[in-house]
Formats: sequence, C-alpha cells, structure tokens
Amino acid sequence: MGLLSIIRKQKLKDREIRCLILGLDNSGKSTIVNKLLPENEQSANGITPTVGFQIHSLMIQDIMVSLWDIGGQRTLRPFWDNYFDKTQVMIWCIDVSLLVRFDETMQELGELVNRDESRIGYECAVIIALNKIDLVDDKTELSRRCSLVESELKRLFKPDIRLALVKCSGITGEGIDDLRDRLVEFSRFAQ
Ligand SMILES: Nc1nc2c(ncn2[C@@H]2O[C@H](COP(=O)(O)OP(=O)(O)OP(=O)(O)O)[C@@H](O)[C@H]2O)c(=O)[nH]1
Ligand SMILES: [Mg+2]
Repeated sequence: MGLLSIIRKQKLKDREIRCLILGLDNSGKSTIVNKLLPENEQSANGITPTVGFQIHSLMIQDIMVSLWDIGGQRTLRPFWDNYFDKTQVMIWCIDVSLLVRFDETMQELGELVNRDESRIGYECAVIIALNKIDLVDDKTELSRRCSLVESELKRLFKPDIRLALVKCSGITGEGIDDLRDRLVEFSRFAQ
C-alpha cells in the first residue's frame, strides 16, 4: 500500500464517529434509525422490539456515523453503561405522546448522568429526540410537553453542556432532517 493511500485511509477513519441511541422501550429509537438510513436500506417490514443492540453505518455528508441502536426494555437497561466507550453523541429518545412515561424516562436519563458526570454532555454530546409528535395534534399541548422536558433537562444538566432538543416523528419523517443536522454539528465538534 502506498503512503498516499495509507494517509487517505487514516483521514477516512478520522471522520468516523460513534452515536448511541438510547431511551425507554417503545419510544421509537429503531423507527428513527430506520428513517435516518438511505431509502434503499430502510426496512419495509415492521420494526420489532430490539433485543440487545443493532449497529448501522450511515454516511451523513462526509462523516461515517456508526449508529448503535440499543434496546430499551427494563432488563436491558443495566447494560447501557457498557456502550459509551469512544462515543461522541448520544440521542436520547422520548415518546412525547405518553405523558405517563415522562417521569420514568427522566429518571433513567438522570441515573445515566449521575453514574458519570463527565460523560454525558461533555465527552458525549446529547440530542434529545422528542419523538411521535404526529400523535399530539394539539400544538399548545405539544409545546407544554416540550417545556416540561426542557425544565427537567435544566434540573438534570449543568448549563455548559452540549445539548440539543429536536421534535420529530420516525413515522412521518418530520424533524428527521433537523436530527441529522444536529448529529453532523456535534460530530464536527468531536473531530
Ligand atoms: N405514530 C408514531 N409511531 C411511532 C413513531 N416512532 C415509532 N413509532 C411506533 O412505536 C413503536 C415502537 O417503535 P420502536 O422503534 O420499535 O421503539 P424502540 O424505542 O426501538 O423500542 P425498543 O427496541 O423496545 O427499545 C412501533 O410500533 C413504531 O411504529 C412515531 O414517530 N410516530
Ligand atoms: Mg428498538
């Protein structure tokens, strides 16, 4: 292999980032991941609950994103900690249509933060994906729920962390471009 091709290969490797997508079961993580993939790679059949994890590689602009979709069922949550090594971005997915699970999702996020305060928001940027917006027709109610999440985030995180909030729907695709943009923005920062 010539020197030039070694350098080129290294440069390509430098542009790789790792992103975790975490959150409660049924919040829509795998559905979002499917929507982020190029159309010809999207699953046409239904998405089933993730047992363990699935890794997808996806090119966004000039960045190769290795996207780790981790199952959110209660029995799988004790293993979440094991996935953070060399991870630059975490997408935390919340089902905005289910107010009854807001406390649970914030508690799980809080536990992750408390276990290692230098990790989430510092080593690893955070994107909060408020998913399933298509299920909340009332816009005032949707804003109220977003504000609820925002005030919880203020309580959980120090003000200097790298954090973004994106409203989206893994089904209609609304907000998915915004999610992609945030992913690129944080990936560039990580390089
Ligand atoms: N209406 C609507 N349904 C959604 C949306 N995103 C996901 N769903 C549905 O929610 C259910 C759960 O979606 P998944 O993507 O499997 O959820 P998950 O977070 O990956 O779940 P686990 O793998 O168990 O952690 C499926 O029936 C999806 O079709 C959305 O934005 N809008
Ligand atoms: Mg899943």
